[in-house]
Amino acid sequence: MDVQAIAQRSQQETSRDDCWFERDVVAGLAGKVKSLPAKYFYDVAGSALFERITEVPEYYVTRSEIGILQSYGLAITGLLPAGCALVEFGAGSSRKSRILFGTAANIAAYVPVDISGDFLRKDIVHLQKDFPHLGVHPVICDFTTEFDLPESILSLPRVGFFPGSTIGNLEPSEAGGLLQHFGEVLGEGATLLVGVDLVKDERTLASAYDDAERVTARFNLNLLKRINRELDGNFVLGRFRHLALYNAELARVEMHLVSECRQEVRVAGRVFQFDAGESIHTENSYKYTLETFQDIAGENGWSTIGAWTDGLYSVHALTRR
Ligand code: AVI
Repeated sequence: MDVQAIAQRSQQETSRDDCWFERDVVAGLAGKVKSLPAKYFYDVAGSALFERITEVPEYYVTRSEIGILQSYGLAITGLLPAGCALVEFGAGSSRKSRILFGTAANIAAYVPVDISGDFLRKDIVHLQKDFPHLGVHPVICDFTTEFDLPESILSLPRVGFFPGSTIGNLEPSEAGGLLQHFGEVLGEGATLLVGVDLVKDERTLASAYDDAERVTARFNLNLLKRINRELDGNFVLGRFRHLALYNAELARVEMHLVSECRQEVRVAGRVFQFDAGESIHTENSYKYTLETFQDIAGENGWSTIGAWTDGLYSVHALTRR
């Protein structure tokens, strides 16, 4: 697929997403317990804020994962079949795949799968310059839906890559379903590398999602800005505060936007009432132990062949049974 085709596809995706955004926001605010889907954090401003989150001292997740990929890169890539194709689900900037390409010469092709054609377009040019031996075959789609891998890599052994602990933003049952879906996309004999954040003490977890610079607070509140802009909303941002808490029973960090007062908000022509202290639940970030994650993988068709951790975070290598 050429660069122009990527641009056209991403425009089509954008207008389809707009309809879903309105439907999901209205349904989420009309519910008895108000909630908004976390996937809508990532407009241009939200994606930039997320990049900044990955650099704040409290948010160890990205640094830990990069550290593990660098420290154990040889052991990890040593498990991959020669001449394999690396299929990255939700590729974004391909920053972490690059660590694998730099460590091992056994990756022959790269298939970044991302809904944002813009990201892919920018990245491909640089990747091909930095790794001239690598065949790059982007796929623009929502990786959670059914899609076909490019024909050109079908003869190669396949390795899926799902870094960033994005799996933690799903309910555990959905995470299991996604692992099954990856197995179907990749096919028999595939390998899968997954980054998974670990259960740890409450203080470390709560502060990772409520940094002193308040970047995460702005990331959370940006969702209301987006609703104001795209759905003709009238949220007053100063009347909501960011709240992050660790729910130990469910092993998840929750993010909320809490109404500071009794108020009414209009969105897409509808009016929503808020009590003082009432929250909009905006995100769950589930944390696993090595065992609880491996159990979910095992129940969904994958056997563990390796796991690496720095005590905070983990990277798992799985093989499809
Ligand atoms: C993208 N995802 C794995 C992040 C997380 O840690 O759950 C999103 C995030 N939310 C607040 N900070 C980071």
